[in-house]
Amino acid sequence: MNNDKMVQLAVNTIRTLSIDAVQAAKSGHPGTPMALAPLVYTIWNRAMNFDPQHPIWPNRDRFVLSNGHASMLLWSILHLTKVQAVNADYEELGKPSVSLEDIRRFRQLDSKAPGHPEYHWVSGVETTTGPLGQGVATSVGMAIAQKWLANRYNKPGFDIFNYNIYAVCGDGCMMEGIASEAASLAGHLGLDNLCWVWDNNHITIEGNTSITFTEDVAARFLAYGWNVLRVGDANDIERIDNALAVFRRTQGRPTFIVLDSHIGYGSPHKQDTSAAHGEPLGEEEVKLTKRDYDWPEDAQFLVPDGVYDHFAAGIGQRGAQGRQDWTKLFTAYRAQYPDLAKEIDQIQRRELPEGWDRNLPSFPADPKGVAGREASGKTLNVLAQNVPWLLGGSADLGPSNKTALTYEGAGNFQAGTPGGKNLHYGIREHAMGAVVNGLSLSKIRGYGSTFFIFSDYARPAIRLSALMELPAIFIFTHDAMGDGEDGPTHQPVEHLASLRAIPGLVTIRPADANEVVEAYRYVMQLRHKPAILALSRQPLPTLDRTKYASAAGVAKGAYVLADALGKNPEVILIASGSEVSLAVQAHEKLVAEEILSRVVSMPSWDIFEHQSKEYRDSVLPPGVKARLAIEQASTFGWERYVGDAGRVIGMETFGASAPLKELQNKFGFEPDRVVATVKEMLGKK
Ligand SMILES: Cc1ncc(C[n+]2csc(CCOP(=O)(O)OP(=O)(O)O)c2C)c(N)n1
Ligand SMILES: [Mg+2]
Repeated sequence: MNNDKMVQLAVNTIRTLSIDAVQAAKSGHPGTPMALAPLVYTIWNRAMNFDPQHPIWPNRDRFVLSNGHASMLLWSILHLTKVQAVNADYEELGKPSVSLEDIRRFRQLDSKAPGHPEYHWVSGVETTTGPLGQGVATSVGMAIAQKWLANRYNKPGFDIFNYNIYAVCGDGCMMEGIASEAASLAGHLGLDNLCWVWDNNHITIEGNTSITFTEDVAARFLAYGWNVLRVGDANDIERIDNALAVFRRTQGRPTFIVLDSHIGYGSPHKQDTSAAHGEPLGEEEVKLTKRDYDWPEDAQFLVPDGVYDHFAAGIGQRGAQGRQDWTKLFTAYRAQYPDLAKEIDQIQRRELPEGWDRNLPSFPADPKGVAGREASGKTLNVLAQNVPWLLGGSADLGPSNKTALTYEGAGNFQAGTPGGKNLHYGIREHAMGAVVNGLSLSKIRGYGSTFFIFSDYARPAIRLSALMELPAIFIFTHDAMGDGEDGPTHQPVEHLASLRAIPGLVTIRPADANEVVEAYRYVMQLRHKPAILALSRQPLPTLDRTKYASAAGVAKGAYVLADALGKNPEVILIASGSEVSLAVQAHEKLVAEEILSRVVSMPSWDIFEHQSKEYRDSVLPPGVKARLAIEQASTFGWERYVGDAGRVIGMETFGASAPLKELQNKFGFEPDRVVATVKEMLGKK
């Protein structure tokens, strides 16, 4: 068979596997895989430097399918190129990542061909996609990571990191705001290692894009500072190949390729219609389409002879060679730069370097205290010096969030200074969330920061970081009503409850400066969970830890901070963040009146829930029913700790614009109110 025929056969194999899988599942998206099979074929078999035998090779090119609904493209290509499975401990399992059986069981329980690409579930998936726009935005983080890694670790004659990032996206991704934010940032940073291909098929679910989306997308990307190319025929592999080659030669700008395509290509009745988007073609149409492809009409899940070999001779051979050369290079590099090589090893395994927690600050007791954000800034500046690959920044609120790394040599990450550790996301919180994920997927310890209220703007990405089990770090300051005068638009209410509800996300709201340090100590050791720090704007008293329990209790999520005279408590005050010192003040008053109170500092529900029942019962003894939670946030969810007989002093409404003291009075965050509530509960006076 001549090569052109073989290429066509390989492309049609991707198409028909996709068609058959969607048909068998009775759900899914056949049309886009049919249209983009030549693109994915070309990227993988001709362009990508990727070794299917070692899908976590650090210098591999990355492929992101941002239009995640077209997941069958990915399952087909991972299968046909025989990408191998790797587990969470980075061990190669000696079996394919996606088997033909998985594809037959597309979208079924436990299949390695789920509805959308899922990182951590299927090897070879570089990021979870499905929420449109997230994939391309995440790819910007990957591109930043590559630049940073190359700057730190490449040496003359040692191009250890020179990989590229390819992302494929649809009209949906182009319409989503997050993609625009990310594209703007990528253009500003001149990320020439990044290539997006836009599937310009003029179709979304409700029909032709003429009803919603008529702007000049190419002009937009030109304005962002991207190099814009166009391939007018999605079936023209040579021209796609050419455009990808232009991308690799382009310096100083990311590349945007407009690819004109026909959704449902080859289907006589569904091509170019939204009917090809989200439902199976139907048995009759499948046959007609296969006839169009010159394919045996009744064959299903057919991989014709020679197709696996064709991919093995393409990406298989190129990838193996690339990796072999790299491994040799890295061996020589290790001999010459053992310390840097060791860092690369540690990064890949998400390990911390020796001495990562040396010189962490410790704060003396101080009734005036330190703001959470202040303590955070001090801690972060120490950690960033101890952990070279800890980097990040803020969405234009650095001076408020105190996230700036101010030590000598920290530097700013810009196009001309890719070694800088201070990222400036600009006022782009949506993209920031995804960029942090992209850094984390590249094994860099990334963080992002803004006011807690605007965590909403990053929430979809935060959710994905939890779903992907990434140790991303989000530093949110102004965690409650501390910025009083700014008013209710700036005062979080439901945010703690809503973030606590995300499975696997560690949310921590520290009570004082030493709890902030302990929170960081805990967060830094996470390898497979994202964390959120909710920090105060205003100074919080630094508790006297000779009098009260050690802040190391943060690592248990909640701990007994103060008890009454070593006796069993009759009432438990549970608080987080700024309300802990309020609880302590109330506690002192109660004890003076011989009421046996206990204060539990509870910076993290999530961490506490992971402690033994024994421990949890020791902190919150089941027999003590008089419990009062105090938190400047929605009361939603506190029932779980205070029980039917308990009470919550929290927020039932939005806040208001006024000085903090007045707000504390208006909303009842004062010691006397706490004392009165306790007495009421205990039926005293
Ligand atoms: C954030 C988000 N909103 C909505 C959806 C639901 N959705 C899935 S695909 C799709 C249409 C996408 O159109 P396009 O990107 O052009 O894909 P095509 O049909 O051309 O493959 C929509 C609205 C989604 N997955 N993510
Ligand atoms: Mg479309």
